[in-house]
Amino acid sequence: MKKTMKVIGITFLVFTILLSGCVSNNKQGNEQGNEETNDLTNNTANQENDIIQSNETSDDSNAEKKGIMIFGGSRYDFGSEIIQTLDGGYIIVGYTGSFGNGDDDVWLIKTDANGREQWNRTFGGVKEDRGFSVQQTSDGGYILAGYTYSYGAGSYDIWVIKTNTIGEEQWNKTFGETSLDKANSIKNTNDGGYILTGITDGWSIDGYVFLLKIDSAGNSQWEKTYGGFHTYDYGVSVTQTQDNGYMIVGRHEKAPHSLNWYNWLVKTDANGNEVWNKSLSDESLYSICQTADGNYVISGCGGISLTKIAINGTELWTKSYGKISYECGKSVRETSDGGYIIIGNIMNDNEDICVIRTDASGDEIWNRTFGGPNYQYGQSVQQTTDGGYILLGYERDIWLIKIDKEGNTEWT
Ligand SMILES: [Ca+2]
Ligand SMILES: [Ca+2]
Ligand SMILES: [Ca+2]
Repeated sequence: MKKTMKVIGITFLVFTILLSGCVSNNKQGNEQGNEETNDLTNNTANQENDIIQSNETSDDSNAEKKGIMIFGGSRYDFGSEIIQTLDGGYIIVGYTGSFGNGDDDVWLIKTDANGREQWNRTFGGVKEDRGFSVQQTSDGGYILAGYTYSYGAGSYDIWVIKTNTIGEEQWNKTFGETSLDKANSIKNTNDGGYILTGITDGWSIDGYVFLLKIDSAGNSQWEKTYGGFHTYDYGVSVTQTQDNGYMIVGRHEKAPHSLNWYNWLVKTDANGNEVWNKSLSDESLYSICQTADGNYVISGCGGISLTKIAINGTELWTKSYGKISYECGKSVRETSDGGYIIIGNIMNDNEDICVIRTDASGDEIWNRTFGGPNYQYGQSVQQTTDGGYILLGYERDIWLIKIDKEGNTEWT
């Protein structure tokens, strides 16, 4: 039934892939984290699903969609983050409204190097459960983070799931209390554990950025919160720094979803103690990574922005590659030559996926857009071992695109 509905959905949509340009300028950011631990005892629904990849359908109207692998069912399905795996394939985390146990479920999809699904699993209960961040672990398995409304202490809780190499759950943990707690980002740490950021103790008028350190078994080692008193603050992205500390990109809002807000950087030591914090720009920042020179780049909105920050928080430069404030760079990564690759969305006739390759100074080398009718958004990007890039985006379904080092699509 789901399969049938999906095929209908695919044939109904006529896409054109545009290979044209975004203008230039940039920034980035992402991540998650949180608080206390409540062990779940096998309340995780772990299902395998039969999903459809649209380039396996034979519909003439899809001819121009060649090169894009599509995953999804009849409802909204969203891809949050992608990474290349040790076997040369890819792992995607996101959430699905089409499959699973009800409302959204966390969705984990493993593909081979050609983007062909090897397996997928859903995690969740009857309520809303979403995945935002994934890392491959040293044992070849995966660690996922997001939130669950199905389990935990009440309202949303931070949710961390550890799987083996084929996506079977080994353990999961919820962190939070009766208020709103959500993880946006998880990263491996040098000690074999994990670091998360997001929001904790969120109520109608306030919330705190959190940094949660867990060990390799998911036990909380420490947790710290920042901001939050009569403000609505949350962490978007975290990265471990070369000094074994952490850098968080977050938001500081006078009230939830208010227009009175700013981006907020928090640098901590290895134990989460704040070293400095700084407010930055008035356009949303999404993704941060530390660069080989010890500084940071952050991607964000404001016409797809890229900002380079010194290790002490000083802004070194900002570039913008788009034209409109709500064109956003959702993810940035450093490339092997010291440049950057950014993915986000750009306005043509409507929203399209946009990827921008820059040099080390943030000057654009090339850009590509992928889209057509309807709205497409770019979400996550990574340089691959062959020097090309893997792109993750979404429309109503998850889009997976492989491009070479010049930005040409590779899959047929
Ligand atoms: Ca669910
Ligand atoms: Ca909660
Ligand atoms: Ca769908």
